[in-house]
Amino acid sequence: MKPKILIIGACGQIGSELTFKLREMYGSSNVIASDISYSNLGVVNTGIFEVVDARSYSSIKICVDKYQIDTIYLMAAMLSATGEKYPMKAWDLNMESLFHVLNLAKSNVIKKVFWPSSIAVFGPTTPVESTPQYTIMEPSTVYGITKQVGERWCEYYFNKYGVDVRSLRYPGIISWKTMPGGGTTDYAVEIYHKAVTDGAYECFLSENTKLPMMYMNDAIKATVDIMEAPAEAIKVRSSYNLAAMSFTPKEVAQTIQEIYPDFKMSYSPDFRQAIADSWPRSIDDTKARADWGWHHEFELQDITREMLFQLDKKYHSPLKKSN
Ligand code: AKB
Repeated sequence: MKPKILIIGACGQIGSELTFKLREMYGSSNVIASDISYSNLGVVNTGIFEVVDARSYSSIKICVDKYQIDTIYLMAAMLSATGEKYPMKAWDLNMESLFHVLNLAKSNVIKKVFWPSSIAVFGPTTPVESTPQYTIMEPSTVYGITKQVGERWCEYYFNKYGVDVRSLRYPGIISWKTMPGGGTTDYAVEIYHKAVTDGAYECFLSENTKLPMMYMNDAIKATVDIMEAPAEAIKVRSSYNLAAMSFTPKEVAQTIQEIYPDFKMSYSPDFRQAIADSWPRSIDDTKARADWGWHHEFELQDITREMLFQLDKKYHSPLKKSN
């Protein structure tokens, strides 16, 4: 039987592409997209869409009842950089929404939950290279704290109440369809837009800041795969380390210059540098690979080629020019 899915935060960077993929897999009538506002018309106009406030239990519950939802993907969150500007708002949104969804599963209103965690669960005392699944975790951002606490609660709800909750520690995600919002890894998307529109980019991280990254197609595949895996295969009920590649701003710039030789890169690190410096440089995801067969497909060169191709079409298509 096909799941009946609610995606909360469907207008965001990952939520939007996940919505398209799940509609393709399970049919549009089985996938309800929702967000706090109609901020992504691509999502809103191509299937069922509801306004849902992730901070409100009743807002979520009304939608769950209306469509007989059995599976929730909770993609709404305040990310690392915005979270540092609004710590209490980040705490409220990230934690309240998780409790609402876990409690719906605890009381058997829904059966299955996906909740994204992040490399932000790690902190300055974590080993920086090949960061293991189980290690020291002392996050120094509000976002990281919410994700770490959230992981503990997910595992607790699984152990104590049998809630089928599954989670991944996403690295920075690169995509061309929807912009990311308020993260520290956002430079790795902005750089491609600026390369196409301006031929130059001033990066808010320093040139040798290495961070774990992944192409959107791989992130969506991982999300779908962990949710499709048999329950016995999911041995980690906090959240799985997930990796594809790691690179620095200088390395992305070099791959862009192979295609756009005149592309100019400059650096002006801001408050996000300290956040990036507190995160791992690379991740060991052996456990995800062993437990449910995770593997990535896209490397940096593939991503650069695809991003520049798609964004060039988006910004420079004849239709765009005539508008
Ligand atoms: C962020 O930069 O805050 C996010 C993340 C790594 O979770 N992209």
